[in-house]
Amino acid sequence: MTAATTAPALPDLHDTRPDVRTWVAQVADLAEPDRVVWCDGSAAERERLVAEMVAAGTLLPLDPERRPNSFLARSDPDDVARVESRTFICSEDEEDAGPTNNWREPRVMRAELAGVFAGAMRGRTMYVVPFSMGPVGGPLSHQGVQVTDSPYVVLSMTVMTRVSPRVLDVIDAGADWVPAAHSVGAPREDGEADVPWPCNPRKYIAHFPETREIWSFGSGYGGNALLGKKCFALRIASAIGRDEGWLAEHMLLVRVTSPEGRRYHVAAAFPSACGKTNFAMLQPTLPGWTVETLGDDIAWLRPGPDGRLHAINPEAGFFGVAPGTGVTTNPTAVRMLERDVVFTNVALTDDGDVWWEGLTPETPEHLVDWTGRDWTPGCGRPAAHPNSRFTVAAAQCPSIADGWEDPAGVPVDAVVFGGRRATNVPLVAQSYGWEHGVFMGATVASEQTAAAEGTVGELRRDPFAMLPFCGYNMADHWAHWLRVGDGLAPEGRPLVFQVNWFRKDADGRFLWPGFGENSRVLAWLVGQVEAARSGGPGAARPTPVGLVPAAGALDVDGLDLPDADLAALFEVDPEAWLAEAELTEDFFAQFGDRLPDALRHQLALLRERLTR
Ligand code: GTP
Ligand code: SPV
Ligand code: MN
Repeated sequence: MTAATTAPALPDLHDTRPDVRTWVAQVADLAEPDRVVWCDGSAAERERLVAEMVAAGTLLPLDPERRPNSFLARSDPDDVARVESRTFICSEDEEDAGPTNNWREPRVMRAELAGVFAGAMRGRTMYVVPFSMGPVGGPLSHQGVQVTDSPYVVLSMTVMTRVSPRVLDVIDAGADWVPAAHSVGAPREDGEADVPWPCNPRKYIAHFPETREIWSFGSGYGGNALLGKKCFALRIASAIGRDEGWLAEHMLLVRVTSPEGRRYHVAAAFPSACGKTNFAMLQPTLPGWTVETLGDDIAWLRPGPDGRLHAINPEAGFFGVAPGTGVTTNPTAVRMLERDVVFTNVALTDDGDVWWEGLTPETPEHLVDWTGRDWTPGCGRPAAHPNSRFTVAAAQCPSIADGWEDPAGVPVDAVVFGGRRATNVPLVAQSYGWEHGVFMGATVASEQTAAAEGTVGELRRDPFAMLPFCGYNMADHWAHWLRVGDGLAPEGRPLVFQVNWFRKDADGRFLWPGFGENSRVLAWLVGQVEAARSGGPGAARPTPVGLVPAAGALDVDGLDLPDADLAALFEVDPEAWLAEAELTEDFFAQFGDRLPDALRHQLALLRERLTR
């Protein structure tokens, strides 16, 4: 017999999914929490967690008159955003993760994770959180069980997902589920005082698409830790969707109603902090139009028997960017945030309320900033962290759509791709067809924001706004989109558009007013959907990069928009676009023979249109 002690190991999920209780017991054996608590998502549970976190200094109660039942959390300054460099896709074959993901061999990652998870929850409570993405038991819904040693994460999960013991019933009845283990990675040895935001400088956000597992270590923030969101609803779900014939996308979802009372559903993919929440809660400035909110971050789209794509928002809450959310830019969100909100990393006012850059036109004379330090205007630091966020129930959104929890979802009429582009990309362009639409999505580039580590403002490719969120090879994701499109009824296929609210003039000024005025773009887009239904070309003129509104077709009445600016918003400079085509060719090259021929062909067609 060898003398070696048994090294700790992660539960082996290669053959069968264990019973939830068995898996929970296995993780507890490994992480050694002091106790295990099963969560039910109830109001009483929320109250207990809140009281505990207030006592621990993790949550600061806000003034109950000004901001009833709302709290401020300040994270560790080193734990403020998603950590893409520590996000891993652990597929058996490296090619299945593709060149845009960090790949690790599953066996190696499992051993490494077993090492860091061993004893990681000592001195803490391990909470078991059964959750559903989508209405519990719905035909498009999926189940997960997150274990976590962070009460902040539990509270956030109860807002962002449907946490309920009924999820365990669905699993017990035979439904599949995704095990999601999370630890902040800060065990407490005997009697050691705790900190308000425990975390670990060493971080792992690891995904196993084949065994459909998530293991996250070291961070308590956002997408790193609320595992139902990016880890499950995008990275794991995209892999499930690839296998089952549906799509998990980084998209907002809205219902648009025209003055004639016709309803349309639009799904739009913009990279992180590029305006999904604003678009999802848009207040049209065009008379007679309404926009209702279905989702602000993630949409699951599935072909239905009618040959159309049907979409649900799998989440139950919003984890939205605070800075820039203000009375002029997003009045709906400001009303949504009046009560029952957890704010993270925003500033505190002297009267016990919250503030962030862009909330109000006037800046308070004194604040406590997101790090807990005194702050005055002109001190040279932002008061709120650029990636500070609010966590709030979707039901609380004043513009939430009727029937937003319909488990069957809504039929999608248009798909929109967007990004932050100071140059080149027109305000709006319609694709020449599905394949060209997939090309538009595949070639999105955007200036980077504070939602993840990295250099803010740097232009990077962010295909389908899924660069950090696709759980498999990005080129296979494009092939999957082409395949899904082929399976739809030709007249049931959504039209595909590209938009850009962020084009600037030579002085760096935004050319387009944006926000509520984006309803003007929506109105044209919906007109194109209507025209396509009756077999017409609509009010559009061709350009090399797509169809743009014909002269006079974009309603700019009452906007103080000089003709020169309008022209600049739609300018297509062949030289600049040919240079962009070069970059696209290089970008595509890294995918080798996984790149679908249709996209290579679309690039050739684009070049041909540019040189005609
Ligand atoms: P994630 O939650 O990170 O996925 O991002 P999101 O896409 O939901 O981000 P959000 O809507 O919170 O984006 C906020 C940023 O976009 C702020 O800086 C806004 O000022 C800016 N923004 C949103 N809409 C517009 C617009 O129409 N025009 C301009 N210029 N900026 C906009
Ligand atoms: C994003 O970064 O796209 C977000 C925020 O929606 S997080 O949940 O932290 O990923
Ligand atoms: Mn997002």
